[in-house]
Amino acid sequence: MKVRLMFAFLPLACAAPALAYEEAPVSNGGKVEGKVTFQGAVPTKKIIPTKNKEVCGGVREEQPIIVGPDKGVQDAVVYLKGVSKGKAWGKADKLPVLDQEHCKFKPTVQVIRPGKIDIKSSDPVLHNTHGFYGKRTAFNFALPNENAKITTDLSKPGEVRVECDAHGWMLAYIYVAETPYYMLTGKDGSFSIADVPPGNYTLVATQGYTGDVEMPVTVTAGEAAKVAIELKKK
Ligand SMILES: [Cu+2]
Repeated sequence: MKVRLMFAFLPLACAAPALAYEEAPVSNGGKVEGKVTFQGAVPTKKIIPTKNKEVCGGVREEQPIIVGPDKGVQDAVVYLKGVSKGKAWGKADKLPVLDQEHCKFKPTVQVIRPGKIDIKSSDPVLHNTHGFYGKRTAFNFALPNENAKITTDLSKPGEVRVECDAHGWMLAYIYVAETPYYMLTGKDGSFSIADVPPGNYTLVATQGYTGDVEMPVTVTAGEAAKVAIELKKK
């Protein structure tokens, strides 16, 4: 049995040499807090629904990054990379959900722990909901009916880009976290990650339009490490 298990896990280990995360009480933790900004021009994308207009709505404009008046980025994902041991994940009351309403994903960005998520449609039209880790399909579901729902498993950490094969403008991101040390930025771009064991880490900020920015951060017991991260167009 041991040998079979070893062979079964070998390809995974080669593809992603991530360590398993171990939960342990953190009594002397510190914080990492700061703000994510984007200084560049915010583009506008014109959405022109070509079918199901009675549900999907008319022509409109959307922005692929939400930037406030002081350049703070809302809904950027911030996380500490490769933490091997630390605070508990916490209780999960219910499964996370990616819904589709008026041919728009809801929410457009979310972070989940590795595991199950419900992919749902609230629309009475066919959505063909297609999730990708990079180029590889993570799931691909036809959801033809209002309130259709399929539970899927996203157990590999990383970015899952979600499209709809029926409505080309639909786009969402599900970030599967490695550890509980993550946060989505608030409206002003701010974030605060608590109970971090003292040590040196790599902090990553990411967003669908800009891609990743990494920076080193040192966490000291009982203190807050302040960081400012600027996202750039990829
Ligand atoms: Cu769709």
